[in-house]
Amino acid sequence: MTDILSAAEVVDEAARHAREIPQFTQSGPLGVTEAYAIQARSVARRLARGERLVGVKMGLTSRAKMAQVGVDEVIWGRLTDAMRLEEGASLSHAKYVHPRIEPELAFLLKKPIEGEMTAPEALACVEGIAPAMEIIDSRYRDFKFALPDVIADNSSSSGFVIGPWSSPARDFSNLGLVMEVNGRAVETGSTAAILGDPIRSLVAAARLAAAELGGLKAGWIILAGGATAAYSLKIGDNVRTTIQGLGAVSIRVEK
Ligand code: OOG
Ligand code: MG
Repeated sequence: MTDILSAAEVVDEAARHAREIPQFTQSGPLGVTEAYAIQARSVARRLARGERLVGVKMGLTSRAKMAQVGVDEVIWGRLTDAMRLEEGASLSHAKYVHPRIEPELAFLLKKPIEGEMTAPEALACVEGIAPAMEIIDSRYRDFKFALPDVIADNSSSSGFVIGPWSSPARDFSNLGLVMEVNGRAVETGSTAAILGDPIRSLVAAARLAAAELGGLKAGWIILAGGATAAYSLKIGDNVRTTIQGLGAVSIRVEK
C-alpha cells in the first residue's frame, strides 16, 4: 500500500510539474491491478485539490494507436474538469512534458451505466456524440512505457476538447475524419477504426471502468479513444479535427 501511495504521488507530481519520470516497470514488477490502484490514488490527489471527476477516457482502441505505443490492450483513465479545454482555446506547451494530440469521438451520457451491457443498451444511455481531441502526455521519458506504466499514469490523459454535440440517432459507426495542423492534413481515418464501431468503446468502458468507479454517471463524458496515431504538438500549431457530418473541434498551441 505504501508503494502504491508513493507511486501515486510520483505520477501526480510529474503531471503537475510537467517533469518526466522513469518507467516503474524498469525498477521492478508491476501488475495491472496495482497499476489501476496507483491511477485511482493519483487521481484521488487531484480530487483532493478540488478537481471533479467528469468522465472516462478509453485508450488503445484502434490498431493505429496500439502500433504507435507498442501496447495492444484496451486501457482506460479518469477525466477531471481541470483537463477540459474550451473549443478553440490555446494550451501552453510549457505545461506538458511532450504533448501529443489525437482525434476522438466523445459520448455524453444521459443515463448512468452501472455495469456490462450490449451495444444497443449502451447506445440508449447516450445523449449526444461529438468530435473531440485528446491531449495525451505520457510522464515517462521518451513517451515509452509498458502496459502497467501507462495505466498507472492515468493512461497518459492530460487534456481534452469537445466540439458540437449531435444526436446519436445517426449512424456514426463509419464516419470519415481528418486532423489538420495549420491547414495541412496530418492524420485521416474513420470512426470505424475505433474497435470497428465506437459504440464498442462505450461497451468496453461499461465492462472495464464502471465497476471500479461505482458506475458511469449521467452527464459524464466518455472518450472513445484515438482513431489514428497521435501527432506531437509544436508551438504555433493550430489543430482541427473534422468528423464527417458532426462538425469540427480545434485548439491552438502557445508557448
Ligand atoms: C496511451 C493512451 C492512449 C488513446 O486514445 O488510444 C489513448 C498513449 O498513447 O499514451 O489515449
Ligand atoms: Mg486518447
